[in-house]
Amino acid sequence: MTQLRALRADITTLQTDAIVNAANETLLGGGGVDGAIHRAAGPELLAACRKLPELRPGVRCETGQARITPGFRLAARYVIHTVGPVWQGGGEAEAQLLASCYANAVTLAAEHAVRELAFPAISCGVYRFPKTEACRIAVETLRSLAQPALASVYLVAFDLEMFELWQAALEDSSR
Ligand code: AR6
Repeated sequence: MTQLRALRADITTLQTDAIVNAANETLLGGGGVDGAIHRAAGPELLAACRKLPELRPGVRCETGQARITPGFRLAARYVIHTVGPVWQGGGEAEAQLLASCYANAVTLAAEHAVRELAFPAISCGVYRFPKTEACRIAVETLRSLAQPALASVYLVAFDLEMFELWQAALEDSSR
């Protein structure tokens, strides 16, 4: 069974097989964790993202979907890019789309024999998803997926508030 753990860290420093990027649908970088991952991985990452096919002009990954690239200068072998929903009040299927991000990232990880995977708090920054609810959806989705080859999933927080929210969601789900 996959072990789920909260971790306070800069996700770009982790030595897991893969790290997840909270990207946007262009996959061409941005601010927040996306910017940090591109800076740490080097310009090869942007070049690899550019090579991913466009689904429509400017869109390489729909909200809720995921794509994989090498990690280049990162310690992680892969970056799994997923696009979280922008919070619009809850009536635009944001919860289902966020759950899809976690599920599709895990599916891609399993296809690439990833044993250790690290997620940032997708959509919890500039996309403004309510954080407590986002953590609950992430933990519930990850616990419901049976991927025996995936040994560990780290729920990564940059700041203390997010770390405590991840821990609370883990505690709630094991009650
Ligand atoms: N390590 C771990 N977590 C981090 C790091 C880091 N180095 N840096 C930030 N976080 P955000 P979103 C946390 O805004 O809401 C980008 O511009 C951060 O504290 O990065 O999904 C993309 O290109 C927060 O808890 O992602 C998109 O346009 C969490 O990561 C847009 O932002 C997510 O915050 C995506 O917005």
